[in-house]
Amino acid sequence: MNYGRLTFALGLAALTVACGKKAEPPVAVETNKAEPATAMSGNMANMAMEPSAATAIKVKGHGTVTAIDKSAGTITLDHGAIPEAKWPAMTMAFKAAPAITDAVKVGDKVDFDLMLTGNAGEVTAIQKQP
Ligand SMILES: [Cu+2]
Repeated sequence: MNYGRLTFALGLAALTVACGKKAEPPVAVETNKAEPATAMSGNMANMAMEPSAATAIKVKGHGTVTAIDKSAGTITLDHGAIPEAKWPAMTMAFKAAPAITDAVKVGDKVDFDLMLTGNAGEVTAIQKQP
């Protein structure tokens, strides 16, 4: 009969421990301005995403293929200015599906369609200039 009371006592102790843990509030109360790291990543996010970032826009570009990485799924283009993106002429890599990277080769002069989200772009169509 003592055995029953012991079990009860242990059960009560376990409950008490559990309750004690539950009662403690979460320690971390975050303040946004306190952490430099947070502020920095915020700035970087702003750089990558300007106001129009959330919306994908389709633009056309012209340039020369300077590199193709089929395993990474990218194509690097030395492209002319793209006013819609406020870009001067530059060389940069874009995401590209196999149909795109297979269609051209390094050195080709091309016209291309670009789906632009912020500063990230994907070439959605490409055509070697005649
Ligand atoms: Cu560019």
